[in-house]
Amino acid sequence: MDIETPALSANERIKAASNLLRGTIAEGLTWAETGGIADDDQQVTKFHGIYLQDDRDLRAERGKQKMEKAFIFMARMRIPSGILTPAQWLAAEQVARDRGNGTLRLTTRQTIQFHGIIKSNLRPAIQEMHAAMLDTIAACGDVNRNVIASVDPWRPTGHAAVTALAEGIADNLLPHSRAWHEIWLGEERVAGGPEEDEPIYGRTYLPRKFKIGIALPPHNDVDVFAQDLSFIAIEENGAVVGYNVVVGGGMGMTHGEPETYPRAGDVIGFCTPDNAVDVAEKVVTVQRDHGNRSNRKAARLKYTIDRMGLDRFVAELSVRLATPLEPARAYAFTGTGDRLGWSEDGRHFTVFIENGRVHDVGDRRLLTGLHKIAELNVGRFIITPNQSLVLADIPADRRPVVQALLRRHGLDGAVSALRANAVACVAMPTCGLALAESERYLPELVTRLETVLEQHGLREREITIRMTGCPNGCARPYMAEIGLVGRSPGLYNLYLGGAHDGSRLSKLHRTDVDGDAIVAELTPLIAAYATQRQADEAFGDFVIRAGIVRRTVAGLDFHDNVAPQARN
Ligand code: SRM
Ligand code: SF4
Repeated sequence: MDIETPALSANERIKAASNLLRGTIAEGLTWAETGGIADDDQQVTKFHGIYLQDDRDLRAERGKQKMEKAFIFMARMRIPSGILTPAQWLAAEQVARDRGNGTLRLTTRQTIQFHGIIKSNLRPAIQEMHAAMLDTIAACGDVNRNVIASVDPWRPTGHAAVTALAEGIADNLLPHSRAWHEIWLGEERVAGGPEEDEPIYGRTYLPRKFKIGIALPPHNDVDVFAQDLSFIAIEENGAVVGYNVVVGGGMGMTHGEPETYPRAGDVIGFCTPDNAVDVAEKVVTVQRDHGNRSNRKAARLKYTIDRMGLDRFVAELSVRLATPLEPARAYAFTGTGDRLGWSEDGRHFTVFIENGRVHDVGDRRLLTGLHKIAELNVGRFIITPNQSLVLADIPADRRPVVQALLRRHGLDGAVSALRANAVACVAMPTCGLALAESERYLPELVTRLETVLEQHGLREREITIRMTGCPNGCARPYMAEIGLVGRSPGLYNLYLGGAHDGSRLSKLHRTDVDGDAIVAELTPLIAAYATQRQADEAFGDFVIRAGIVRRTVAGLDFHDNVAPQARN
């Protein structure tokens, strides 16, 4: 083998051999002797929005009994901008009840995941989604993922612009392969038709996943600096006149491997609305041609840019663009969170959904309450990138009944500002990569921190806190003012100092801390913040100004897992 050319990664072989994403999935679905599917097909189904998982709560016991893992599938839908009709919400809920574990999981990319689907239920689940004009195509895999956009229906012109762009980009970057339709819906292949092709991706798709977000300032709910590619809407006289283009954001890293790191994206210019879909396509093609196909840990666009250098990357992009980028325009963000409750104009209600899990627990009967509201068949259900839900465009004459249903099902209760700004990834028991709890643990930790904040009169102070069960960063913890990243059961790395508006990465502050140590560490910082902060100073800015996060962590260099652009 030529030593100059590193071998392609196993996934490249799998993609090339998959016959445009078919693999042997259809055959695997017929295997009665296992709840799983073939190893290679587990990679291919991701392009269809489907992951093979197992219930990790049962793993040890089943292992002892020499039983196969408790295989279950997770299916993730593709919902650009997170917008559903009430009928689609009801259909999704029915799929969850009949085919999954009875819960819906709203994600940080504005879509819904179904957990706990056994193999025999997969096809029916997908067909039921399809009957409601929903699908799971390209929700995972080495392709453009669900395109996310700011959820600001109270600014209808701007919101319509960013959601239309999300739709346009999502359509343009959708794989052309009919594999999904054939495998899940039973569509026949047309004999003698033109040969199938992937005009944008090519037959081996992208080197790695690719993520796009579109923000409507001052709202940075989509975390533009955490996406491979983002568009920041620029408004003039109430109309969106174009977008600043941001490239090279990304969260994932691996503990102990400093060559992997979270990276905040760079603003590289401005494009008009007419050119934005072309910009997205051409950024994707640069990544297609220059991304690392040997080492998946170095394959995201952020690494391509750091390897090429931003100037060379922009030069390469410029050659491909139909219209050159213009200089970036001024913009300002204020925060990443959702504003809960009724909007000022009384037309929209944001329902707080803790960590995106829609279920009936105690007095908060989310599943039933949202079912009843969807049955009214008014407005739109819009999933937010913070895993909550906006009931948008409620007609004036239905607001009293919506309010009554919210109240009856415990969906309009107040939550503290910290809880409202808390995001946790799924982690245990379904995520195969989780090293620690997240969704099942963050609520408890927030309760403890609420007590501390209340003692210092800070219950209403907005502070972002995000937790993940491993360093992959699915809740974008490195963008939070307080970030907690799982290391092992019960232990987390504590990151501090992200900007409240999502414009700056946080820094590693403490390693391997448990819940008690996290509370003990944060308590004096919160006390100091209460008395020493400057007017309107956010917690993330305060800990930087006060020099709190510049301590050295024992055994780890301060710069570990830090993007080159952030090394100072
Ligand atoms: Fe994620 C893998 C859940 C948003 C970075 N993510 C996974 C998997 C599929 C685990 C796996 O590969 O086996 C998780 C499934 C858990 C489960 O049981 O449901 C998972 N990711 C999620 C969700 C559901 C978190 C949530 O609680 O909302 C989010 C679904 C998004 C969606 O609807 O499409 C989710 N993941 C993110 C984000 C945030 C974002 O996209 O804005 C990130 C960080 C941004 C980024 O990509 O850099 C993220 N997920 C990852 C990574 C690390 C990628 C990397 O570059 O290193 C992995 C692992 C991988 O790809 O190898 C991963
Ligand atoms: Fe799983 Fe890690 Fe993502 Fe959490 S951050 S869902 S533990 S991959």
